[in-house]
Amino acid sequence: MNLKRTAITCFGLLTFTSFLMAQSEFVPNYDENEVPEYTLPDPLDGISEASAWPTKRKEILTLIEREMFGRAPAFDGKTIAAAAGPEPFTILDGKATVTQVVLTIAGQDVALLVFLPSSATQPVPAFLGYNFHGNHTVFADDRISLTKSWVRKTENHRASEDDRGSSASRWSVERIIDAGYGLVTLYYGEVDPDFHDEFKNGVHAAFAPPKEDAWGSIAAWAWGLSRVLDYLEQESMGIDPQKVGVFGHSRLGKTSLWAGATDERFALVISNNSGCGGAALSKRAFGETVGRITRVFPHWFCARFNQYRENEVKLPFDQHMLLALMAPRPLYVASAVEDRWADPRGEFLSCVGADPVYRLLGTEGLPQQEMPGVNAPVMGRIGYHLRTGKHDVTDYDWEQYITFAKKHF
Ligand code: GTR
Repeated sequence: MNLKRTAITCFGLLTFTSFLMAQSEFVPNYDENEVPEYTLPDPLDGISEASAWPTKRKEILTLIEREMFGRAPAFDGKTIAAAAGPEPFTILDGKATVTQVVLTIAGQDVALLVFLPSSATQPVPAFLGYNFHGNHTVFADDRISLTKSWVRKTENHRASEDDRGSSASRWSVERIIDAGYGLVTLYYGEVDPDFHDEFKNGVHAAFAPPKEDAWGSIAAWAWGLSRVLDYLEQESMGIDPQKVGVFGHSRLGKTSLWAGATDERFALVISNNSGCGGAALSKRAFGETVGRITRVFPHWFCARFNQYRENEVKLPFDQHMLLALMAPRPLYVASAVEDRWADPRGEFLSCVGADPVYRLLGTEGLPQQEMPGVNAPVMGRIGYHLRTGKHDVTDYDWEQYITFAKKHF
């Protein structure tokens, strides 16, 4: 057999094996006794002066970018043009004003839905985060525009009137407004549709991706959040761009963490139940694993991340180092008891692992090293809670995020 044919056969076998593994049922480990022994790399790796952190930080950022999320292209700052959306209107008996504006980000029309306290006399701090199913699902009001993009849940993948307000329980709009904060949300599928198409659709289409470390969808979504912040810096829209907390749930929590890591303009970062590829330590292989996530969602990461499937021991970093990239900015990580798939303990231990960096930079970091009890939030410069219930965003979560944000801005 010649060399070329051998290579083709090996490639075929490998592809077939990973196809089989993707098909075979994945059995998650939920037993602490079965967690493999692991050693976490030291994010400070011998440095003991705060002044050495920026260089170390850059090293870690580049490593995680290359091995996991992929590199986003350089941006010249010229691809955004805004078109006015429908007329602003008020909700909640006039307490909040809702504005919609459409941005063009690398050729994609992306609609921002902005809620502001009507009584504000100066720019307010705000939360910025993607929604999963379209802006019209965040709050039930037929003046909110329906997305024209591909959506995940419906049969024909088109948004429908019936979905209005269907995710409202995940957005405590009134609580946020009453606290004096703004809320900016947008539909993640308008930046990059969430299915694998070899990086041809969404903002990916506007750029020629580099091969091995091409930016996956999480990197594209994070990049989109930075473009929104660019816009808020230009136009303000009643928001103080210096006080924008980036928020996300689940895959969008992985996204808010990567946005916070790649863009230090985000003043506060929140990860809600982000799990594997987000706040949870990969080396624990508890619940969802690198192997499972990269087989089911190959487009979320760059191809190099696949080499750590069933091989977390080889990872030269872990997610505590991703969290450390937020330092010294306030960072909040939230877990839920029934969300074992996302490994609540692994999410907490990640905060513990990031804590030395926060302390080196002169902040309080995480107030305790033992995992707190259920519904007993801890809030230092790093905040954490484990709430009762399942994988979701609840009013309880928002109550903590607002308390935490108030503590810091
Ligand atoms: C799951 C995935 C998780 C999480 C979740 C979500 O299927 O395994 O990593 O991201 O989706 O985003 O809802």
